[in-house]
Amino acid sequence: MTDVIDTPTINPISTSRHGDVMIVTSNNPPVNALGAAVRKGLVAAIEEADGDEGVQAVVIRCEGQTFFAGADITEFGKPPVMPWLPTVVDTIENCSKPVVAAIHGTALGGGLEVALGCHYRVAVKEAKLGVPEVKLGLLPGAGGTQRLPRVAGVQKALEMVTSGAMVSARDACDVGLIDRIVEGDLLQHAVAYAEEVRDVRPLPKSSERDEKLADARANPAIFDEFRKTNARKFRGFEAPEANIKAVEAAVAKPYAEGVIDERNLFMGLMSGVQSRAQQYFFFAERKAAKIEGIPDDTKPRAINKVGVIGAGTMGGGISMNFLSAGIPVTVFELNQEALDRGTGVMRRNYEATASKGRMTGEQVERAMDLLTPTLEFDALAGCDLIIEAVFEQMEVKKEIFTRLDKVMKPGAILASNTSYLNIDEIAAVTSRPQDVVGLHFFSPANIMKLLEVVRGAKTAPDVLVTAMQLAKKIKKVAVVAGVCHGFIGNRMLMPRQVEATKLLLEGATPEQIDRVHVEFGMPMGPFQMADLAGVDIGWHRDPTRIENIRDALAAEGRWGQKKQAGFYDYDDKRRPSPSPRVQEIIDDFAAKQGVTRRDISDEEIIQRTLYTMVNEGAKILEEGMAQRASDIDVVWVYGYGWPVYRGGPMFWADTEGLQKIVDGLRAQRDQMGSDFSFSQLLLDKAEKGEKFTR
Ligand code: T1G
Repeated sequence: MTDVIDTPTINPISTSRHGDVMIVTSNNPPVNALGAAVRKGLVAAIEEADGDEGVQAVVIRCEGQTFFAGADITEFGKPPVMPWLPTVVDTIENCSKPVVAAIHGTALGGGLEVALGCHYRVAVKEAKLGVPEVKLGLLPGAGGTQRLPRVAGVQKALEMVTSGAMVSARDACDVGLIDRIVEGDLLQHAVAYAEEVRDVRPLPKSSERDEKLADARANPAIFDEFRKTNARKFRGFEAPEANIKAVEAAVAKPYAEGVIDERNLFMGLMSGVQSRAQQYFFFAERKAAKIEGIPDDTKPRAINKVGVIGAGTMGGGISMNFLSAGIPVTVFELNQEALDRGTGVMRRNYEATASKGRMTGEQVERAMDLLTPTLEFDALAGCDLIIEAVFEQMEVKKEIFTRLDKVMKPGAILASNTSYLNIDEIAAVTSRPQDVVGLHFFSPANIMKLLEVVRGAKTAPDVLVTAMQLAKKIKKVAVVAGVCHGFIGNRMLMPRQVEATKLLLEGATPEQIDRVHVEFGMPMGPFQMADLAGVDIGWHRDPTRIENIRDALAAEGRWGQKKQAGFYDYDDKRRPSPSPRVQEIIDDFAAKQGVTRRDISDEEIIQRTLYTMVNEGAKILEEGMAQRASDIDVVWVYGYGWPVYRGGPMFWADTEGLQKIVDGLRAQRDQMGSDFSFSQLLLDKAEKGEKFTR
């Protein structure tokens, strides 16, 4: 066997000179992550600059799409390799010559911490800066929680470390996070800046600055005020609180002590389940974009014009996604009144966004100018992609796709926004099944990030590639689903709804079941969700036909929040309260069905609703209706608000332990009766001690 030759890692850090300025360049695609080789190279370069009298200043820059975008997340969980990032940042800060960071792209996490170790920071105006560690269940662990408040101020630091949101170069300059915004050749400007400051002494070290901590020192109450203001947003997450504590330490203690608190808080998070779940999810989201079994060189079709059939809630929301991305939309309706209503709703939605400062009036007009309302079906003919968003009835869909087949130009993609129906059956009425795909948006379609791309048996590879690429362009997270009733998300919702409704008859209340789900971390429980979406969704509209609790509620006009009555009663501020009438209806049904009511434990609710979802997810996997378990997790986090700090249903099942899930389902077997059957994949994995997600 030939000796395994340890291929030397190419040093991604190189140095060059411009006069007496040393230029340190990182070339570590795709995002200049601060992996071991980069860290080693940076320390070596700074030590070289320190010891070389011919060097009077240093510029640190990156090749490629961005300045350092953070620590190398793929290194997490592996044995640490020296030098670790805090050492690198301290080495830069303690350099005897001024070091200037030249920032483009996204200086994120450890990347911003490296920039904070530099004495000066210049950036192009398109650059963005942030500390997204909190999204990984972490905190900036290389001095960021101590330096950022000293440079940008405590309030800004709190907002950045707990939201993980990026700030623009302009915003960063306004708070003092960068020293100069430059136009044109970044390197040239950075070198010029270095030459300007080459003789400045003492060097401005972020860790030694104090002036911006004074207000918080005088008024430490700002931390608890910040906690209170954001309590709802941070509910269930560990990392935001740890970040706040680290910034509190920066205010209360000298840097050398505060940075020890930061390290301890960082290690506490890193060893916890939540950061493992959120790091898993970071890669899960990116993996979802990859379609198995399609040649990498498959080219997408050009989509320059989109047609939407239906200007209702879904059609309008769908249209807005494309308009906001600068893609013209022709929206078709059957009559002028529906068309005017639909376009009016779109405009009002944009204006509401603008009133919150998230859009300018000019952007609203630009988006609306791209919209062409029409009553002429044939006006859709020139579109490259059509999305049908009409009534959820197969006959209606078939009629539309039959017409589209006659009208649309060759190569146009014909998509249905159906939530449940069979894409293959719809495709079969056309002469071009290869051009048919499901694009299942989630309501409200202009807000929810999830898009299920439903792959028909005959859907062409380039149609799928086009859908995935378009999803990214309209800022959606796309997941490929197979053709089955409810695809991935709604299919898993069904056993949850079935068991939750049965639990009502058996003795649980809507508020108990919803409380268990909200305490678990869901934004709302099954019955709160039903009231929000509408109890009458999918109702047969015959008030004399009462076969279940929902029929009974719908028959009495208890259609949910929109009627101030559903599973709950609502006041005029839509605040819910338990409804005695609903309890009467439940009790009547239980009596009619001879169900003996009993106390239901919270644990049983978890087993009957969440464990059954996992079981359904396993069936989706074994039937090939999802490409991978992590895709199912992406669907539930982005489509239904599953708490990302639990990774998603399948990751969570692994942390619960699949044997525990199987045992829990077995314990409920009798209660669940014929509504339930085990996934063989779940049983096999539990038996073998395997996991779904790693
Ligand atoms: N480490 C390793 N790989 C990374 C990475 C990272 N930090 N960031 C991105 N990648 C990979 C990603 O997996 C994908 O790989 C490819 O790069 C393109 O990414 C101590 C502890 C920078 C805004 O959280 O936000 O610093 O799929 O598809 O849409 O305090 O990537 O091609 O094989 O997302 O152009 C903090 C995470 C780390 C930044 C670019 N930093 N990255 O977006 O491309 S923790 C982050 C992003 C830390 C220190 C702490 C985005 C991006 P592949 P992409 P993009």
